[in-house]
Amino acid sequence: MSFKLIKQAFSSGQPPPMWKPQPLKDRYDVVIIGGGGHGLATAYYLAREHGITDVAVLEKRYIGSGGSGRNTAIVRSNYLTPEGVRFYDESVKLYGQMSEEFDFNVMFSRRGHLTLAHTDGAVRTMRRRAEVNRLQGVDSRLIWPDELARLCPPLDLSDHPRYPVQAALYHPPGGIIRHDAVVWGYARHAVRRGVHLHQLTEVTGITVEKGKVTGVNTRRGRIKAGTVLNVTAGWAGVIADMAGVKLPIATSPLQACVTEPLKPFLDVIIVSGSLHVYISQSDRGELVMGAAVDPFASYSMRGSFSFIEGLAGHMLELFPSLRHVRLMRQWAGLCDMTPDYSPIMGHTSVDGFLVDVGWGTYGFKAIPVSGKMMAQLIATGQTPDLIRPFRLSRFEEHNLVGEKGAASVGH
Ligand code: PYC
Repeated sequence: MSFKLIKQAFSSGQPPPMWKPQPLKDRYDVVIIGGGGHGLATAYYLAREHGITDVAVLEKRYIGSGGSGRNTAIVRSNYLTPEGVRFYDESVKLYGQMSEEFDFNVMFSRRGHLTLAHTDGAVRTMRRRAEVNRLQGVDSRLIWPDELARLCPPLDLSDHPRYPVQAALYHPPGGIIRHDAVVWGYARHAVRRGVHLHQLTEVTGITVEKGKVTGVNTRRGRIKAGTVLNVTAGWAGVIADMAGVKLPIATSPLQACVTEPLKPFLDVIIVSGSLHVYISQSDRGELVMGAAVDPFASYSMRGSFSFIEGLAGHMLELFPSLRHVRLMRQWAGLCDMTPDYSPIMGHTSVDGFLVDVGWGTYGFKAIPVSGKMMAQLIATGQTPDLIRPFRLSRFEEHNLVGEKGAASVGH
């Protein structure tokens, strides 16, 4: 590995491509709409675990150009419902094996995740989350300011901020990981196993005959398919509409930003749901920060000044020492919010048309487990237990999985 790197450093040419482009066929067993982490992971597990390789992943732009490359790379399983905790815990475990599985360093840094509680009500919620987590075997506990001060010395724990910190939910397995490495890892290994990856291939229609999906129309031509999976974010409702399936989704932007690089000083992730801010320090030293989703439905992926103003004010309440730090970049991603803040995974009323959508602000954390579960569902036709709670029909069965209380930031 190191020899390859040295050779490349001294060669004048470009690094070798991660994969070679393949021709677009007019039929595939499985067509996956959306070349983000979820779509690529599903393709990878279909090939690796089920030997299903006649698979095309169609991406309107370039892989990882949507939510997979716009999130803030946090991985955790400290959710509020037992269904959510079990599901995301499996994802954290799969993320833990990823570098070895891909022989490619995805730089998973398990640094611990701290959700601050500034009110009695928030302390009660954190206590409940800690109990639910532990009942599912997940390491989370309530801690008090003395331990918090040891874990995060720069945090202002004095009683002069407007909202003094009373306690925190401490989740040691939580961490951050290189999101682009995750996307490239799945893409490269899916392609190596025979999957076709088609970028710049926008889907414009879905054909359904006698209640069964038969293919998709794209800007590059029509493709027949036995199974079509909608695994888009932002456009999940638009794509589902093409098959005549209605999804209970509203789309809002979620903004984020990074500062100039600083010397390492923050080796935990700090989240405050009450102040609507979260922060971590990347391996490059940048502070990666975000706040609540924008309070309106929109497809805008531009940053706004009001976001920066609100975020900076709240951030300085927690970390007054950051007052001279400069912001470098800001951006937004699209979050498909469902009524219960849990995803929608599984069959739809159209035979062969499946969905893995509605991830709100939780999509990146779920990439490995959702890919693995959706691949199992496509290969066997049976819904795995881990994703049954997230079926589309739960909305008409009044069987919601309320996960709003586990959000890092306000919704
Ligand atoms: O749920 O951890 C989270 C999160 C962070 C940013 C957006 N969602």
